[in-house]
Amino acid sequence: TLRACIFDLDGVIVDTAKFHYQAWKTLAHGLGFDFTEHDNERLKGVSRMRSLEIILEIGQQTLPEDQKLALATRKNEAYLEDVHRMTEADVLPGVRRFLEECRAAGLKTALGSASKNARLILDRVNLLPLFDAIVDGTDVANAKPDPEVFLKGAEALGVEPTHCVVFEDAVAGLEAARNGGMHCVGVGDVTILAEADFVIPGFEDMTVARLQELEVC
Ligand code: B16
Ligand code: MG
Repeated sequence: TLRACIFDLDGVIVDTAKFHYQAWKTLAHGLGFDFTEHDNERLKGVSRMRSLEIILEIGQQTLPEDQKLALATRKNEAYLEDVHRMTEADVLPGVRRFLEECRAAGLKTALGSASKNARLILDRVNLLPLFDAIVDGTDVANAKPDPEVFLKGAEALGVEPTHCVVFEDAVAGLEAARNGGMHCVGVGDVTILAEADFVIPGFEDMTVARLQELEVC
């Protein structure tokens, strides 16, 4: 039986990837190279510092640790300017309704995100009250595909992993769910997320009844 839904943030609840992309692109241009939307795919679900390392690899640059920290901080400040402009309208279609439906059906809800800004973002879009637990980049030591973020979410909810389903837009996130012994639903492109139990394009047509019909748990 299904008892809990655990959601990734970026790419599932909100599309903050476009803000990350703009901020990283500006940083890359400042260092004298370009960073494309195609390159940006590699940053999905990846931590801030690891993202910076990938970008420096693309630009074939090596920098000392203190400069890397300064760059990551500056990128985050630029990114947060966009986050502060977010409103309820930035929640992806169907997500708020689906979260409300989960809770009405007695399912627990948790967030499992690599972002250190997760609470701030949920507050901006007014979704904090719809989550029973939040586990984010400030709570975990190991990045997805390590299952830590989702296992901590399940633990905070008091639900066994086998009774949890994870919603993820990144392959590493689906692997994290699997590694934690959880079911997983891919949100996005079926050709990329083929290893999920099933894939939905978004939450517009998603219902708790459909989730139970599919008998993922
Ligand atoms: P921050 P998710 C991830 O969020 C993003 O997909 C990834 O692009 C970003 O680098 C990471 O959060 C860290 O974000 O700089 O805010 O700590 O998909 O795990 O919700
Ligand atoms: Mg994501």
